[in-house]
Amino acid sequence: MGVLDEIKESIIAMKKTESPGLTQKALDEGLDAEEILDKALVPAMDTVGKQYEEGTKFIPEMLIAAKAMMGALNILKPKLTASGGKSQGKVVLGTVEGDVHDIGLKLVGMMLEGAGLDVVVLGADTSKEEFLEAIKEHNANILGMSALLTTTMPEMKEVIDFLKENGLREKVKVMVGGATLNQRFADEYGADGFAPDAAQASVLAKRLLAEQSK
Ligand code: B1M
Repeated sequence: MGVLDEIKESIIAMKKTESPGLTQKALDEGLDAEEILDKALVPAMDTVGKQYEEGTKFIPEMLIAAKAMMGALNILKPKLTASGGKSQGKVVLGTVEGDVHDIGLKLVGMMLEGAGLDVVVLGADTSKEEFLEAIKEHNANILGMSALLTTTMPEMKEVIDFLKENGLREKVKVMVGGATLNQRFADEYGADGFAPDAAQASVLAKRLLAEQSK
C-alpha cells in the first residue's frame, strides 16, 4: 500500500494518532500537500460519510474520523498557507448557525491564506449577528459561509438578508460552499459566488476581490 492509501485508511479507521505521522511521511517522500489533500484526506471523509449513510459508522465514529482528518490537515497547514506575499484582502469565514461541520471551512481558510488573503475564521455555528460584527470589526472585503446540512443551508439567505437590513450588503462580497450546496442554491440565496472545493474557493475569492476593486 502506498503512503496515500495508508493515510486514507488511517482516517477511515479513526486512527488519529497515526494520520499525522503518515502525512508527514508523505511530505518527506516529496509528495505535494494538495495531492495529499485531494487523494487521501478528502476521499477518506467521503468514505466515512458513505459508511454513515449505510449504517456501518455512527456519529461518535464520524467525529473521531474527523479528528484524524484534522490531525493530518494540521501537518499540511504550513504548506497550504504559505503565500509569502502582502495581503490581497480580508475574508471572514464561518459555518452557519446550527451547523457544527468545520473541517471544510478550515481547509478553505488555509487555501485562502495560501492565496495571499487575510483570513478570520469564526468557526462552526456562527449566528448572523456574529457574522455582522466580524465584518464590521475586520472591515472585511469578503464574507465566506459554509453549510453542510440541507437543513442549515437556508440560513445563508438569512445572513445575506441581515446584511442588507444593516446596510452592509453592498460593502462585502459573499461566497458560499459546502457539500450539499450548488450554484443554483447560491443564486437563490443571493450570494455572489459558489465554489465546490477549497482550491476553487481561492480562485473565486480572487475574482470577487478583482470585481470589488473595479
Ligand atoms: Co455530518 N453530515 N452530521 N458530521 N458529516 C454530513 C455532512 C452528511 C452528508 C453525512 C451523510 O449522511 N452522508 C450528512 C448531511 C446530509 C444532508 O443534510 N443532506 C450529515 C449529517 C446528517 C450529520 C448530523 C445531522 C448527524 C446526526 O446528528 N444525525 C450531524 C449534524 C450536527 C450539526 O451540525 N448540527 C452531523 C455531525 C457530524 C460530526 C460532528 C460527527 C462530524 C463533523 C465534525 C467537524 O466538522 N468538526 C461530521 C462529519 C465528519 C461529516 C462528513 C462525514 C464529512 C464532512 C467533512 O468534513 N468533509 C459528511 C459527509 C461528507 O461530506 N461526505 C457529513 C471533508 C471536508 C474537507 O469537505 O466539508 O464538504 P467539506 O468541504 C469542502 C467543500 O464542500 C468546499 O470546500 C471544502 C474543501 O474542499 N467548501 C467550501 C466547504 N465550505 C466552503 C465554503 C466556501 C467554498 C467552498 O466558501 C466560503
